[in-house]
Amino acid sequence: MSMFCYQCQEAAKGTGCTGPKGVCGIDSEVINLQDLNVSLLKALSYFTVKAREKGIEDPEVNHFVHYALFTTITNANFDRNRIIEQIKRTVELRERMKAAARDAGAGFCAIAESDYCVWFPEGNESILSKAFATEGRIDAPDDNIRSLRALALYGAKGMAAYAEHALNLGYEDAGVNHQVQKVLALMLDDSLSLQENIDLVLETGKYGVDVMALLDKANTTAYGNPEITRVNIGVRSNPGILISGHDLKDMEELLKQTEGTGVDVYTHSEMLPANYYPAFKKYSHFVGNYGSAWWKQKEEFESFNGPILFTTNCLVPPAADAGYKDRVYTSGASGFSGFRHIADRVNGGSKDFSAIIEQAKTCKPPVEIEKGEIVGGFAHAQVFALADKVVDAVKSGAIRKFFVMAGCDGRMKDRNYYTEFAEKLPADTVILTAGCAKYRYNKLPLGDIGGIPRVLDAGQCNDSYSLAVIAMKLKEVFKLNDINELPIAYNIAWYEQKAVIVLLALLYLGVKNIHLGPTLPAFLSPGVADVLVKTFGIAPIGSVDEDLKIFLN
Ligand code: FSO
Ligand code: SF4
Repeated sequence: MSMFCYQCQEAAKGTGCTGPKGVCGIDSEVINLQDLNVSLLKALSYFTVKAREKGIEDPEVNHFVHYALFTTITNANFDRNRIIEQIKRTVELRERMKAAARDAGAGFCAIAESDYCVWFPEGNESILSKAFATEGRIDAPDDNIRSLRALALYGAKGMAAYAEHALNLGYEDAGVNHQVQKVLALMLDDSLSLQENIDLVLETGKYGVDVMALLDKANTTAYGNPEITRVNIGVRSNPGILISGHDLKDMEELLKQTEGTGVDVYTHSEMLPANYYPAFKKYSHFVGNYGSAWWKQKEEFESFNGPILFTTNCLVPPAADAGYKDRVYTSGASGFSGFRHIADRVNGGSKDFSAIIEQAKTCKPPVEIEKGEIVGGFAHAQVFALADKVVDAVKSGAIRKFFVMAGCDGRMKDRNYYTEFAEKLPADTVILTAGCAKYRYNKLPLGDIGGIPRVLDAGQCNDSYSLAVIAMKLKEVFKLNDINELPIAYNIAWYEQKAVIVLLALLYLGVKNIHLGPTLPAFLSPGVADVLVKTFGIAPIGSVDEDLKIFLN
């Protein structure tokens, strides 16, 4: 059962997964269904852009495109039936926008007659056979344009994910909505030159900054600015619920609904930064963080003993004999056949987590796997509050250099590089981090510099925005012309498509010489990799010792 996917860092053999399952565990049927939906979303976007040119805006379509694209991100959704339902909805909305654009007098080109603009499903069997005719390869006139389309598409997927979280809190940005659809629609346009495709990728980075700023505003307006926090990593004796992923609205509702029930709440992986928000700290049954990054979930979910809620990726398919299988729930864009899915909010109401809470009451408390604390909460407002201290430490030479080590963690052994790199960094350097990459070094005894911890965690991967804001502020304080004159080096770990939009956002902000690892994306053609190297100084990681020499000189 063939497939082709190269959208994440784990792409098989560094080139792409060809099935019957991807390295992430997704099977060819589900990934091909997702790719079919992406193809149809391009068609929907083509007509939506045409309608927009005639002044028509359809909020339902704008929101659906984000949700559906988010569903196709690595490790988000493995539920074939949910994707099939989305495919049917994409076709309905495509027809709605086609009619709206036509009725408004929009002119269509030959693209409007292409396959995915006119294809109709006739039952689930026809959807499956169409899906297997799709097979994920991005259509393009040549390898470089395919590579640029992949960069733009994966960046758009990351943008859509962040836009969806902001939307859950009532925030959206028309520019971001339009750019996601523009990227999708232009993937159908073979008349775009190589340079126009490069420009589209770089322009997408601007909207990457905007969407992260939007989500930052949504999160901090709703829950306050993250503040320095010592997060407990031990356990208590009540049964607990473990919440993973990135969605803070789900976090809020779960905390409210568990209050007074005798059930505790713990975060896992990318939900750790929820501990830093003032609005969540007031809940006495919010205990802290359990375990580490997403890829350790198989062992950590077993010992947790209670139910687990995935609000987004990264979900790892459980082994057939996993003891925790009947304790896992998904919400939002995440899904897995066999796990129970919490229904979306209706008309501004809340999600209903009562089934999870009732199950938790019947479970044993978590087994303690570690003790102690992790320190975090260094998003932009908290760092600005410490600005004088930080600036003085740089001026006096107490801090020689900052290392932005944001991004993702993953299961590949090569990622030990990041632990070793953190351990070998000289004592007068500070790591700025965000995203699940932090788990490679956030429990190491790296100490502090005059009270400033040597690992400053801003939060989730989208909080990489905070790191960019901090860099901009330092540039201003030190009266520099260029962000690259700051004593900041970028050694970033990527895994999935959210990291792609973070990378494009950093490039848009003018950051140069980013080292990217543990491997460069499989979807970079030699020609596109060359442009990134020559224009932005992007480089792959090498050995820890060699890289330290490069960074410190
Ligand atoms: Fe990690 Fe997974 Fe946040 Fe990603 S948990 S890898 S880039 O989904 O989103 O950092
Ligand atoms: Fe392979 Fe990554 Fe695609 Fe999964 S998401 S099939 S691991 S390239």
